[in-house]
Amino acid sequence: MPVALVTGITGQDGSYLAEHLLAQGYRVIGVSRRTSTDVGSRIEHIRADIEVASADLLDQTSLLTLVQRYQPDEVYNLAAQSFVPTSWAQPVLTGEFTALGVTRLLEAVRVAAPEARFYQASSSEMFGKVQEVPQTERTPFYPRSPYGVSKLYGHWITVNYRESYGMHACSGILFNHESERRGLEFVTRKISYGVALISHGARRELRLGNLDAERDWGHAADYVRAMHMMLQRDSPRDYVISTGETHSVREFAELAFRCAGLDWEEFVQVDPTLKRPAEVDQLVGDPRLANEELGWRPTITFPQLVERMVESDLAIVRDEMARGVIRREEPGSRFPG
Ligand code: NAP
Ligand code: G4F
Repeated sequence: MPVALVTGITGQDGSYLAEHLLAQGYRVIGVSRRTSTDVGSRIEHIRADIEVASADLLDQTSLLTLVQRYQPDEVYNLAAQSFVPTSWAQPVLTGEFTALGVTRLLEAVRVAAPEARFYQASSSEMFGKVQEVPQTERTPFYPRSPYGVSKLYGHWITVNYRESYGMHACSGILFNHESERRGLEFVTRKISYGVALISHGARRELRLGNLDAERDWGHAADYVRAMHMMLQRDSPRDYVISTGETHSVREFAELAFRCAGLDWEEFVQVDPTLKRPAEVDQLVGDPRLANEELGWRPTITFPQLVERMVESDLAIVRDEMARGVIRREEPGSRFPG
């Protein structure tokens, strides 16, 4: 039974990747840092099928001990401070987790399991102020946030460990991917959950920032398949993973409200305080290399993604209201983003 070590197991991608690897017959070791409250809701349904080990990207010894103990065949580094606005509020911490954390894990693998295959979760945020459209594996990078800069460090250190030590290490340059399990602070989930609250009469408006930003949005379940495919190649290589389509935040909102039978213009308010110090205006990836060499293709379309997220949140909010977790017109907001 091959052994896969997955950091960031409690996150959106960690939960989908664990499901996928279990279905492929892997022993899955999920890595989680110590927290005072339970962060395991996304993996509750597979908790009996995986093992969860404790380690922190900030702590070198914990990572080395982990790799020594489990001797993984494949290591997926999904852990990161992944929310762009937080990277301006906490730039040094973001660099520690998202940039240097990659070196710590690579060092642990180099020393304790050098034959293991290593996947780094790189990001389309590295393209930032884009230098060409669409973005490919050869497009120059121009990150626009401390998060983007940190991811670029993680990307290049992975390339360097591959070239310096001959490790089977590669990066997936993944464009935005969302799901019913997306964090509430990211714009797609903020919208789908907001639509559900409004539809159930629990809120009257949804405050958003830049409606003109455009993203290449896919579904996380499709994207974790690409991570696994990349590690099955004999020679490691980096790939762009995207749908090849781009849509604005406005389009996402319009469609999401329509799914609930509502007109978005009656409820969406633009809040200038939610705009970013530097914006990534438009992202659209060219997934041809992954199509050709990995045989990877997304299966869930943009309208299907939006519909799935809204349907899921309508059910969640209905349940939360039935349990009295949220009430109609309750003051305050659950949206930090
Ligand atoms: P996510 O939901 O925010 O999950 C992040 C995970 O990292 C969580 O499990 C979190 O654990 C863990 N983590 C954070 N700091 C840690 C630390 N110091 N030590 C150990 N674990 C730590 O992110 P996601 O959407 O699943 O994304 C997965 C990865 O892909 C991230 O690296 C992200 O930057 C990258 N990425 C995402 C996208 C996207 O559109 N989703 C696109 C490109 C790249 P806690 O539960 O304890 O907080
Ligand atoms: O959903 P977002 O916060 O995602 P963003 O910044 O694109 O980053 C995500 O995708 C990256 C891949 O490209 C990942 F690496 C990263 O970890 C994360 O998963 O924002 C998307 C767009 C931005 O342009 C933002 O300005 O939506 C715009 N937006 C407009 N109003 C908003 C809001 N974003 C948030 N979070 N909240 C708003 O109210």
